Amino acid sequence: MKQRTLVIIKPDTLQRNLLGEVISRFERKGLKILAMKMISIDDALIAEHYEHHKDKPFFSDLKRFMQSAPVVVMVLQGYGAVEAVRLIVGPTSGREADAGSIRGDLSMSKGHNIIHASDSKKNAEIEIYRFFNEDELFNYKKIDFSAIYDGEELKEMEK
Ligand code: 3AN
Repeated sequence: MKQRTLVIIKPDTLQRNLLGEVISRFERKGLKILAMKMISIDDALIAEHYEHHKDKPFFSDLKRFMQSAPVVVMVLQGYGAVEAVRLIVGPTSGREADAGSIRGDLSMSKGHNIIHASDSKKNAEIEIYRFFNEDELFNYKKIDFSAIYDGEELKEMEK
């Protein structure tokens, strides 16, 4: 089924000149970029996005890190995109992530772990509208989808 998901490419990626590398992995996988922009995350956005971590001992470090440089936020779309993107990203710690995943290949850290990706369809929709307005989500035909997906999948994505 057609899904959208939100990713935040974190300050470590920008500082380490890996932005293109990360974006390129999503492009090569076959995901459609619905939206993309570079922003500074303000206190209110941090508080909302990391609400579930606000009492954790690492919260102040996480906040400082996420505000240390701009981030790139993106909305990606594809069949089963939420789960597919989580797999490409890998688990939280770069040290424990499988080789081949973004974190497994590019990160040695749990905090400086390159990227955030929505963990469920419900959270993806909440997170997309946390960072984007409706008019920033581009609606266009991705012409390579007919090569990327089989007929059944294309039909499912029409729904
Ligand atoms: P994920 O990004 O893999 O979904 P979450 O949502 O549990 O992981 O954590 C959000 C962010 O908080 C992580 N990406 C990481 O930067 C930071 N974080 C989570 N757990 C730790 C930890 N134990 N130590 C330091 N930073 C952490």
